[in-house]
This record gives sequence, structure tokens and C-alpha cells, in this order.
Amino acid sequence: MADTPQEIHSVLTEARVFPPPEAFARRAHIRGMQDYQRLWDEAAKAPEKYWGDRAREELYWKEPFQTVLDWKPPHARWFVEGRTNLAYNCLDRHLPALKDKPAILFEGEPGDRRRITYGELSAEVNRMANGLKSLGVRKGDRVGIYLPMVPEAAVAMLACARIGAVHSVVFGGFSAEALQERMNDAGARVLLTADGGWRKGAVVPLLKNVTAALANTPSLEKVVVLKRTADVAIPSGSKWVAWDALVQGQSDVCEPEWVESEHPLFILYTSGSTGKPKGVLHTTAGYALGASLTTRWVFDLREDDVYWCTADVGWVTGHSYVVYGPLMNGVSTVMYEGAPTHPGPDRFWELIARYKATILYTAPTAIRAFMRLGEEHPRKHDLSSLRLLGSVGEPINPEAWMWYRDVIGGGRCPVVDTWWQTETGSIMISPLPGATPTKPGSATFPLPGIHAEILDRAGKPVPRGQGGLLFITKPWPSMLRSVYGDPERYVRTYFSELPGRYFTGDGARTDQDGYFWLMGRVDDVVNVAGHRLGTAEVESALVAHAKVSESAVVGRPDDLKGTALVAFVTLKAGIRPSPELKKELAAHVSKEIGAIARPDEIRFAEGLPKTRSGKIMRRLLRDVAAGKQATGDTTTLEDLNVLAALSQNDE
Ligand code: 7RM
Repeated sequence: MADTPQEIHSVLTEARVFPPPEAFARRAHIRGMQDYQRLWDEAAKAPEKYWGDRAREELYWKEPFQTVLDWKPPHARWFVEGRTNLAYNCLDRHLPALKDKPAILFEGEPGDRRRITYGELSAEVNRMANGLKSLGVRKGDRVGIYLPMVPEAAVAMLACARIGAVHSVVFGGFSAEALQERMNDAGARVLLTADGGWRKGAVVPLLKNVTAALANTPSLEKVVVLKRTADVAIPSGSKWVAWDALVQGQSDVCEPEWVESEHPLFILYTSGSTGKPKGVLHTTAGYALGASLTTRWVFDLREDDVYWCTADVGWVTGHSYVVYGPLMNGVSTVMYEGAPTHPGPDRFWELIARYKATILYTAPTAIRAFMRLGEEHPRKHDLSSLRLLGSVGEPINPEAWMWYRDVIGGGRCPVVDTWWQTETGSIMISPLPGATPTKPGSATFPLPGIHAEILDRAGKPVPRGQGGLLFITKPWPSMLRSVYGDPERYVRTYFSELPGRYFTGDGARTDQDGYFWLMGRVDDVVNVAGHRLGTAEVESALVAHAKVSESAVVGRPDDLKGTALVAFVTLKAGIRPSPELKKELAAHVSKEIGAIARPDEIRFAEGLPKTRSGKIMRRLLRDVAAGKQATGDTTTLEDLNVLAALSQNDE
């Protein structure tokens, strides 16, 4: 947690504005700022009417709800007494109209392809739901999912939702220990996994990790194994079940479990900066409403869209925007198993051309990696099917935003920079592409019904232009309900900064036009000679330099200034590190932002330590910069070697 309640100085200036293309706006769900404003005002004036109306329109209800919201801060219950089922909302209600429409367009890393229609997906889900029941899984039981990005991951999630079981997806890149910890915390009875998955031409040894984890997972009764890489055999023993054998012979009819709105839907673990991961708990109806509505509005979905969100189902983005949001809206969603640059640097662009994807939703870290590889790769492919681009996961620096818009979007596609969190369940702050004039690097405005406020530690709104802490001050349907098994941690982590108001952990500011600019985690704020700087802005200035690919800026204790700025920089392909270049970069930051932001030290690095979902782990870099051994949780770190290399680098 940042220490002092002073203002955070904002140093980023970005003046470009891109209004929605007229032709786009004309056909959009929300067509202008007036429409947006009207919805926002309506929601603010009568929130329960607003959310109640949306919930009735958006979802199929087996039993109508009686109360829209029961809010006893910080505990919310939404759509009380209603009953629904999320799998039914994703599948059954679209049949028979969409029976033959592709629900999932799958491509494996080795190049294998499957086109799965709504009818087929529905049958698969029902067979697995019956299979789970045959293993004794009942409503409320926890089921672990540890799978590669294959359609069966979606089948597994939907099958759980169908029978009221609570899924907990663990990203396939996590280790045996991480899996074990999560299965034990959730008390999972069954684990759905695979022998392996494909990544960068190699097998991810899922089954090996599961076997190791099983040494200490007392709650797990059964492990169901999908054959994907076929490089290892399923062990023998009564715990082990072959996926095919489980679903074969099961009926493709399975009556949905009509669960109450607040029935738990899933647990998803998210790492805190210290200590054990938090099991973020989401419940059924509120989450479903958030995912469905934001997918349609933010991506301005049309029936014929081919929508591709590149996130893994192991992250919340994969839950809300690969599986549940698109399927509730009846569109075709692309699912790709492997690495973005395998077998070549143009794999993504080849996929877009092949599937004629109309919407691409990916992360700044991927965009910066593509920038580094060069324009020639996307230029080789026909990307003219694209009509909308989205970004999520980190602040996107204006440089990357412009590149995304120009090179990938051909200058014609709106870019939506979407801010949200595992805890928020669905997108909170984002442009509506037919309405909002965008500014490169700004997530623009909160969606209707979302009360995002930038406050100081005393709860006082900070003036425009000044940085502060981002809070959500009113409950929203897709908010987390608890930290699984640790309700006290829920209150402490999210509602103790200012009681009754949800603290995001992020810093932000608004500009003179009221646009929101996210400034990264509050822990990533540094105090240099009395100025609190959001490191994201210094990074943004560095990345704007033609030779820089990526950067991470952290503070190091300094006797004189209190904190000195240390910048870790990776260079674009072909650029050689040199002492002159360090000077050039330091001068560049001074010029762009001012002398207070001039890095005291610049370190060139081959790579930066990132989480497996691509977020830079500045916490670890702070230790490296201070010459310390990295401390705290490193289980989410993508590549330990990167950290080792950084610690040695002291030229
Ligand atoms: C969806 C997701 C949440 C944290 C969040 C922010 C950062 C995400 C943006 C962003 C700036 C964005 N869930 N973040 N999106 N920062 N602009 N558009 O990423 O739980 O894994 O992470 O990610 O710090 O608090 S998450």
C-alpha cells in the first residue's frame, strides 16, 4: 500500500482525440455521448430500476426476482429470489435458431481446427454435466479445471454451471504447487484436466503437474483426463477417469439446475502482492448480467461478428470475454490454444485473416511485443475484416495504442481500452465505440451504473488533473461477493480503505474533460523528492522513444532524494545497448515529462519479469533495483530466468 495521502502528480499529456467513425456510430447499440449520458443519468437516478430492467432484458429467468438489490455494506445480494442458469442462458435459449451457427471456432497450436456449433456445444455440455453427476458432483460442490485453451475448457465450465457446481479454473501454465494450493483452498472434489497442451511447439506437462499435486490434495476424489497431446498415459487407479469414457454414453439432455441468483458460480484465484492468493468468489445472476451486457455494448456486437478475445480461460478475461459473454450473446467466438508467435511472428494475423475476425481483444503486453517484432508481419495478411479493437490488462501507453489503431486496425477501427479486474467481474471503465471519442491511453468513462470516483485517503474527491485512488462507490451486479473461505479478508482488502466503498488498488486521474486515465497499482507509485509519480507515465514516455520496446520503472531508496527512479528497459529488435543510449533515454524522459521524472539509473534488460497473464511484476523489480534478493510470492512469475538475469545485470 502506498504510504502517504499526498496527491499523485500526473505528468502524462496526450492531446489526440478520435471520435467514433460515423459509419460505425450509425449502426452502433449506443450511438453518441447523449445516449451514453442518458443511460448514465437514468442509472444514477434510479439504480434499482435500471439494473432490474437490464436483468430482465438480458437474462432468462426461471423464477423472477423480487428484490433488485439488498445492500448491507459491504455485502450485496442482487436479484434476490430469482432463479436462472448460466449454461441455459449461453446455450439452450439460442436453440433452435442458432443450432447450426458456430459457437466456438477453435484452432490448436499445431494447426488442428474445430468448428463447434451451438447445437454441438450444447450436447457436449450436457453429456459432461451428466458425467459430472455420475461422479457424484452435486450443486455447490467445487470442481477444479486445469486445461489448455481447448473447447473442452468451455465445456467444463458450462457443465459445472449447468448443474450448479462451482468451478475454479487454474491457468494451465501454473505449477503443481500452485494447483495444489488452489485445489485445497477450494476443497475441490473433482479435477478436470488433460495430459498436456501445446505451447511454443512443446507440451505443457499438465498431467505430470497434476500427479505431483495429488500427493497432497485430500479433497480430490476424481481426476478426469482429456487426451490432447497423447504423450503420457492416464495412470491407473480408481481416482483416474478418461474424459472420453466419462462422456461416452451419457445423455445429451441434462435438465439445468435452476439456481438462486446468488448461488456461487466460480472461484478464481488472484495473487495479492504478498501472502496466499485470494479466491475471488462470483455468483450467478449478477455476474451473468455484467458479462453479457458489457460484451454487447463495449464490443458493439452484431449477429455476424467473429469475435476473438485472446485471453486464456485461466484468467477472468477468458471467463467473461471468451466463454460467458460471447456465448450469452450468441456470437461465434475464436479460441486459440497456443503462443502468439508460434510457429512464426504472424500467427495472430494469419488467424484473423483465416477466420475473418471482426473484433480483436488482447493485452498491451502482446501489442508491445508485436510492435517490437515489426510491422512487416501484420502487413503480410488481410486484416480488413477487423472493425473493432480492444485492450485490457494494463495501462496501454499511447504509443502502443496508436500502433494498434494504425497498423492492426488500418486506422479505421475504434480502439476500446477496457479497465476492470477479476474482482469486478466485467468491464467497468471503457469507451462505447459508437459513442465515445477516444484518447490514446485513456479508458475514458465509467459504463452506465458504475460509480467510479478518484478520492484521496480521506475520501475527498481529488480535483481534475490530479492523481488519486480509484474507488467504486456503489455496488454493481458483477462485483465479487467474498474471498472464498476468508470473508474477513474480503472486508479488509476491498472495503477498509474507506468503509462501504470498494477500493480497486489502482491509481487514476481524470483530465479536464473528465476522461479517466489509469496510473497502475497504487503500490507502483513512487515518491521522488516530494513528488508522487505514477510509474506508468514514466514508462509511457520511455516506450514512446523509437528504440524502446518495453519498460518498467520502480523506486529505489536513496539517501538524498528519498527515492531514486530506476528504469528497466528492453530495446527493439536490432538495437544495441550503450552508455550513450542511456543518456539519450534519460534526456528523452526529461524532455517529455520534466526533470523530476528523469531516471537516475537505466538498466537494459532482455526481458522483464511478468505474471503469466503479462503484467509486469514491479514488486520484484523493486527488490532487484535495491540490490536485494526478490521476496514475496513468485508463483505467478512467467519465467524465473528473467529475474535471475536481471539480478546479474549490473553493467
Ligand atoms: C481484466 C484484468 C486487474 C488489474 C487492474 C489494473 C490492471 C486491467 C486495465 C488495467 C489500466 C486497463 N483483471 N488493468 N485493465 N490498467 N488500464 N485497461 O486484467 O484482475 O487480472 O487485473 O489490471 O491494475 O487493477 S486482473
